[in-house]
Amino acid sequence: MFKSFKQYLTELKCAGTIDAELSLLLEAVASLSKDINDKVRHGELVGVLGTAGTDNIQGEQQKKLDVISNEIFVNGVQWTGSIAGMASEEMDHCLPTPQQFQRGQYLIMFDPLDGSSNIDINAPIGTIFSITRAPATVDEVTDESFLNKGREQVAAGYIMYSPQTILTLTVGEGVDMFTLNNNTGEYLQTRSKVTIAPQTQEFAINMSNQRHWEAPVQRYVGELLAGKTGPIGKDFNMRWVAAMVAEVHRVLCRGGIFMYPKDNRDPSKPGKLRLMYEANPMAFLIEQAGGVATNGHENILDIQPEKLHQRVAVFLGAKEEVERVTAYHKN
Ligand code: AFP
Repeated sequence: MFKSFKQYLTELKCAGTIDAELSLLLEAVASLSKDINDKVRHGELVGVLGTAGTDNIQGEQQKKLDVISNEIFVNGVQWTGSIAGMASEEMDHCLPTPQQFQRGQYLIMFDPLDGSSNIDINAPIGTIFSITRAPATVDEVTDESFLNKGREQVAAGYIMYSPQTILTLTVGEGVDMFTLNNNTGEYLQTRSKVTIAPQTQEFAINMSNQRHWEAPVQRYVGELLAGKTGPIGKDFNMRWVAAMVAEVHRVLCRGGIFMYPKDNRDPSKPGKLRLMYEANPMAFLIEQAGGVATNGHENILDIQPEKLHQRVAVFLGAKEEVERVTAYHKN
């Protein structure tokens, strides 16, 4: 018999692990994800594929589903009375909770649809979210209110839209997974306290950028490719799904190291992935599962954010491998 997400949250609330506001907010995220899931699974049939004809603050072309998912997420949490505001990859600035709704003690940041380049080819995509406490002092939140270190997160997770729709969550007491029952519309717990082995033989990186990498990454990936005959002394397999949610889910389910390093294509960008609503929530999950997540120099969760949409290099997953490539950056 599988435990429902509602029962899971109620037990956390009764145990005092989460409060009523956070429980309601997490229930709202699970509920809105079903709307996004519905759009994703019907694609062309409901006219949500293709581009929206607009760009986001990152200067990236927005897909229709990016914009639709963002609207679903905003409308799905703004009324909860649990948040003082929200921030999204798809919105230039934060959105304080509209006046007509009760303000709450939390902030939520999200990438409503991660892996947009996969939408039109029916490949895995997902929604990523990160929750921190709002500053008690300010009347109305600003972008600066969100600039908390990843270590400050009270909850983080993702919903992955793939053969199954799976919600993965941590509230700081390990990582649990819930599979959506498409017949009943309920998320049911299917994995409990997921852990990542410290060793692996599987890595994920976009090899097409190799000529742009810094020396430590060139050295490390060269050793992975050298396999048994190289210094690491074992053969490796490679995966690249082009959706961080899918890469992290694979690492949580069967181990591995995922990397999106800084590269020299655009020196102003210290990487492609965004700190606040991609790297931080994923790093929280990875650490809670016994893995490691760094930017090559320090733990991602210890980075002091300076801008809402700032980017960061990411090396996450199996402890032994992430520590190895991080050590190469230090030497
Ligand atoms: P999009 O949302 O623009 O597709 O980017 C997805 C992503 O931010 C992350 O989810 C992937 O791991 C990474 O970019 C893929 O980047 P490449 O397209 O350069 O391989």
